[in-house]
Amino acid sequence: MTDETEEELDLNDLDDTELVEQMHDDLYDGLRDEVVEGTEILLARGWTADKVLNVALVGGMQIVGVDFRDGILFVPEVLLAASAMKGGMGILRPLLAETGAKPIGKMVIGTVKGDIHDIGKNLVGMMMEGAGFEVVDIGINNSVEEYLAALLEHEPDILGMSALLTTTMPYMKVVVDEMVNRNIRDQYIIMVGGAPLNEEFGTAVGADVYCRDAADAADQATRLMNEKHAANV
Ligand code: B1M
Repeated sequence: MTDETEEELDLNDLDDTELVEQMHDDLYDGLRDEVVEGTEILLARGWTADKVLNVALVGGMQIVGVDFRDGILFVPEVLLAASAMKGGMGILRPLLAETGAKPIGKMVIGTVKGDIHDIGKNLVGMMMEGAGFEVVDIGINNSVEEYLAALLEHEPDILGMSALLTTTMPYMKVVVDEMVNRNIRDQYIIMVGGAPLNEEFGTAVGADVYCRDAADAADQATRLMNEKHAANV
């Protein structure tokens, strides 16, 4: 495409399907402003925040993931794509988090040591806020000491751990084992998630629940908190 053609493209002129395709291209090319604009247009056309997130943003990032795996895209390009995705997520965040209700529970969430992937974790945080939880995000690359310090400081109901690498996901067990050693394991609901995990792994590391995506995390957390409240009555 020539520069001239690019200048002429007005995202408002595209129908929904074309716009989503264009947003996937823009995400792939790391064009943050365009992804933000596309997000705003879809919302103005009546799309729910959930639908924009899953179809336009997560769908685009899946394409990036395939080409990253296949050696077509490299870290700098994927970082730009991630930044574009975060631009769109910034618009959706307040919409996903909209809830006037008193928090139904509190969660500390962080990505495990050695792992700097945070898009999925951020999404989980947003959906949890949307489901009425207070969320304390302790960021990426968390050691067991950092998790434990956050638990002490914030006294949450739930500890959430995220990992995107097969090399970092075993660290979840290090954290759970240390909680067992300190006799504090049963004070918390432990939730784990991330693309390479599955239910069997969640059980093996001693978590209460494995969540396949952010919506599942919000559902499971709500269910577990309701059970906890019912048990305390
Ligand atoms: Co990374 N990377 N990366 N990367 N990267 C993956 C994960 C990879 C699968 C790519 C590939 O090869 N196809 C591969 C891992 C292979 C493996 O371990 N089996 C990989 C690799 C190898 C690497 C490096 C080692 C590359 C290198 O340097 N050679 C390196 C590692 C750096 C490190 O962490 N130490 C690296 C670096 C990076 C970037 C920095 C460039 C960038 C991260 C930017 C950022 O996060 N700020 C990046 C990205 C963007 C990806 C891909 C393309 C996209 C990840 C993502 O954001 N997905 C990814 C490929 C892929 O997953 N398709 C890849 C979108 C997000 C919405 O989904 O994170 O799965 P996801 O989260 C979901 C669920 O998993 C779940 O809910 C979320 C929302 O629905 N979930 C939870 C996640 N956490 C949860 C916690 C919960 C509950 C649910 O409860 C607590």
